[in-house]
Order: sequence, then C-alpha cells, then structure tokens
Amino acid sequence: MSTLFIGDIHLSVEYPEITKNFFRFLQTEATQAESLYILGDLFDKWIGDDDPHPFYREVAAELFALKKKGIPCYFIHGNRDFLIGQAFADESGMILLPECKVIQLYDYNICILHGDTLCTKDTEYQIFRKIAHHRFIQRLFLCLPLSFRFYIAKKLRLQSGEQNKKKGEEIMDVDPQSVLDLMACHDVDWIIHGHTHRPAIHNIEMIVTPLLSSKKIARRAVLSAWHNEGSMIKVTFDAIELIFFPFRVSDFEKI
Ligand code: OKV
Repeated sequence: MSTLFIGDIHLSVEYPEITKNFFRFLQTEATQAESLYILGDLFDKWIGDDDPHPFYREVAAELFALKKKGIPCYFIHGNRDFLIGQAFADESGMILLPECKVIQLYDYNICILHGDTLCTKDTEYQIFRKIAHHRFIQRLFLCLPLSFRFYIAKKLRLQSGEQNKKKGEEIMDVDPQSVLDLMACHDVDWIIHGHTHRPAIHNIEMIVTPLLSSKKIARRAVLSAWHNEGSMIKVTFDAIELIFFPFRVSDFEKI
C-alpha cells in the first residue's frame, strides 16, 4: 500500500522524452499505488483548457486510463499550469484540490501544496501571482483569442526568465519562516511540495511550548523536477521516501 506524489514534470510538446517517461510512469508505478497526487507544474505552460493541440488530449487520455484502473488522481495547480480548469480535470479524470490541503495518510498528518506560495521573499513573483490568479483577470484572459494568449504567455515567460537570472538562490527558495508558519497553522508534522526543484527531505526543529522549550521534529519533503530523470515521493505505513528513476531512452531516439 502506497500513495505517490509527483510534480514539476513540466510536460510540453517540445520534450517528447519527458512525456514518454511520464506515460510509462502512469502505466507502471502509478498502477501499483492507492492514489496519485500531482502537486503542480504537470505542464510547462497552460493558456486555457480550450487549447486544441492533440498533445493535451493524449495526456488527458493517459491520466484517464489511470482512473479507469481504479486509481484516483488528485491535482494541485502549479505556478505554470494554474489555469487548468474543470474541463481538463473532467477530461483527464483528475480531482482538483485547493492550493493547500491537509491529508491524513497512514498516521501521517501531511500538508501538501505546490510550494510557490512559500517563496514569499520573491516579491516580484508574488505580485505576478496575485494578478494572474485574480478571478476577474483570468476570465478576461480566457476570453482572448488563443493566438493572443499564446503571444502574451510567450512574452511573460521570456521576461520571467530574464528576471530569474538576476535573483539570488535564497530568494528563489522557500522562506523558512513561511514554512514554520504553515506547519504551525495546520498543525502538521510533514509537508510535501515541489516548485523549487531542490529535492530533499529536511528536518525542521519546531518549538511547541516556548516556556518549556519543548521541541518536535517536523519534516519537509521536496519533489524533484523531471528534467533528466523521473522522481516521486512515496508514502507508505513505514516511510516517506524520495525516489528517482532514470529516463528510459526510447527506441525512437536510438535510431
Ligand atoms: C506561467 C509563468 C508564464 C511564473 C496571464 C492572466 C495575465 C493567465 C495568464 C499567461 C502565461 C499562464 C497563463 C506562464 C507561469 C509565466 C511567466 C512567469 C513565474 C494573465 C491569466 F496576467 F496576462 F493577465 N497566463 N501562462 N511565470 O505561459 O503558462 O510562474 S504561461
């Protein structure tokens, strides 16, 4: 019995080997699990569920096949695919979750989220997020013709890439205080997130009662991005582990 967490797969038409390995993951590892959680950035970009590219239909069909096998798939939006809506969720059979969710799993109390909301020191990003997540602005954006949405999205990604080059390492990482606040607020002993592409399982010392200076250890498991290998966080009764698996080079590439 296990529950799997993945994220930061960054699927796109441009990187078919990532897509192939993701499909293989859905057809193998994922079918052995009780359920699958995707913690955001399944896609590298998302400009609306109405994008007619066959690539998205293919991904939806592969995800739906998992549901048909009886394995539920939950999805939390990432900073890239935050515009995924109920139409794509229905098509792929995924259950959309709010940006932050506390789940009880095999005696663990776990808060799951994408992780971008913990990067509070990146004020530039948080401003972009606030604007692009606004319900009214999203509705307006989705009213634009697809070609114009493509254009805006490309401009924004180029601009963001330039800005990120100037940002320091610690600005792009989670803010330690924001992590503590989140854990205290939800009274959890684990958080699982992605976004930062810094895979690790961190121990966090938390002061429970300041007067007695009693402490507890909480843990933060961070997903890895699917750049050159696949990865997941596997939760069982016994452990929470970060697991990497090599990309299988396809026959297509060997020719
Ligand atoms: C996703 C990010 C581009 C970061 C834009 C309103 C607005 C939606 C959007 C357009 C861009 C998603 C949907 C993309 C994430 C970027 C650049 C930086 C840091 C608006 C609603 F603002 F224009 F009105 N977008 N796309 N970035 O290309 O997938 O996360 S995207």
